[in-house]
Amino acid sequence: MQTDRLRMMADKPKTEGETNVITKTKPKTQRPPLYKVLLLNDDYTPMEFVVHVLERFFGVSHAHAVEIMLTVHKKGVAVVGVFSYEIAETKVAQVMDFARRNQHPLQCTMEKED
Ligand code: TYC
Repeated sequence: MQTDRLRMMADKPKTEGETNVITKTKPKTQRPPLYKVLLLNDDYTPMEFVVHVLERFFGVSHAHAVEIMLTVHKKGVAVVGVFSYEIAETKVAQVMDFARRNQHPLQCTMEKED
């Protein structure tokens, strides 16, 4: 595409005093928006439960799960992953459903990335 246009300009016979100006158009690749999945702190959900959630639904190691859980515990919130809308929505639903079934008030939400 780009090369075709360049070739056409290069092939154009130059008459005296004429310059060929090559204009570049940036190819705009459309990427789907990404969503951060956030885990929120609360005073009641056991730490081990949160660690289990992180291992089970976000596929992180035990050590990383403990790290993320402690960040949420200390700071109030942490990003646990960045996904497409559909995947993020599924993760949030899985976590919320699992927390509810185990009668823990754990909250998980999603937020569009800037
Ligand atoms: N703050 C909770 C406690 O002290 C632990 C906790 C961590 C809860 C992370 C939720 O997302 C959370 N038992």
